[in-house]
Amino acid sequence: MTPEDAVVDLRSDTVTLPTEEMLEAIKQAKLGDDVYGEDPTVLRLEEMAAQKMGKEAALLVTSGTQANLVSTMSNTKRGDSVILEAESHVYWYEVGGISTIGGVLPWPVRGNRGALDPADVEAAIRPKNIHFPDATLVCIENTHNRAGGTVITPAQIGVLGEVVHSHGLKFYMDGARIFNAAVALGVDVKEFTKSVDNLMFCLSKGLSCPVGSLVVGDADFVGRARKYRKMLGGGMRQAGIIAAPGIVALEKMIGRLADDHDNAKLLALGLAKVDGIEVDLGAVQTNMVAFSVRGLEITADQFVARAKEKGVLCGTVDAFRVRMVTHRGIEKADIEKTLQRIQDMTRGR
Ligand code: TLP
Repeated sequence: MTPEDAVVDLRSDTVTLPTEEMLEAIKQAKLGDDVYGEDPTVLRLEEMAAQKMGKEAALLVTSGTQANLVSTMSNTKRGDSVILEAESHVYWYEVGGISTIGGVLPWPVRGNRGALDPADVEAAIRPKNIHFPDATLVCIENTHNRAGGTVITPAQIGVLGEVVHSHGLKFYMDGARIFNAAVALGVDVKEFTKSVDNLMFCLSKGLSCPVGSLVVGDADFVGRARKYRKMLGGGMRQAGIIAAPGIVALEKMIGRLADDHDNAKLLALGLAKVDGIEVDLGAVQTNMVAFSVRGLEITADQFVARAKEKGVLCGTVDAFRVRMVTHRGIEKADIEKTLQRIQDMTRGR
């Protein structure tokens, strides 16, 4: 296959491969048994993560899904209810783990471009009553995946946080792509974390690491999360081989997310010009483009299958919406190639 024919993989930023520097860091990593708390590389990454987020402590876990599960379990007790955004990853894509394993009732509230309205959250917090589960946690997602990578601003988080805390609930953020949000607004990531009690972020998405997410919060919360991680089989031994590329990511891979955002904008503007495709350009704020293919009179599944035949990999959001995600390894030339292929596809060439 010549570079001209090469497949452009826009399914997710999770497909990124580690950099040479990450592979070298893995080779050089000082290791120990992390269940005994003796892996120096893991300890260093956890300390860096806590510091970067302005919190007391952090815990390396295997995935974003595991991070959300141990965090929910550490913030609640069985039988509680958890208020979360109706399109959130926790609600849609985590196999119902918070219910089946965590034993909590998800209480979905619909947001606007992923952002929960504090008044809607307040209305959803039901009073203590013999008929109701105790509402003890509110979860937000930032950037918001199914809304198309939208940013929930520090101001929005702050106002919601006041409502949540005034009712005595805990406030958690699925910050899988929180550095995308910080880079998009050009502010320190602590602006996004200061109003939440705890959060998680992923190393294995735009930051290009092969594995890993971090749960961050106060020391008690992280202590509970460590125990739940063990219960779920996530206690890792020489996990420094995972932590080492994570350190490289935090030191070197954040700034470049801006390139992914530029490429997503270019892609969105090009797609918006294709007859039959509709893009909400205002929602293109980071490294994702979600668009409707209804005007092409095909389903999202059909679009994805036809795009694959043309050498463009993408995914579906719902029956008529498709998602493309930019990431390291996708250059401007790949965006141009993608747009040409989608044009050809929709014109039946
Ligand atoms: N999202 C994946 C898929 O599961 C949809 C993707 O390709 O975007 N929170 C958010 C906001 C996420 O987008 C994801 C992954 C997770 C949590 C879970 O992370 P992993 O895949 O590491 O379990």
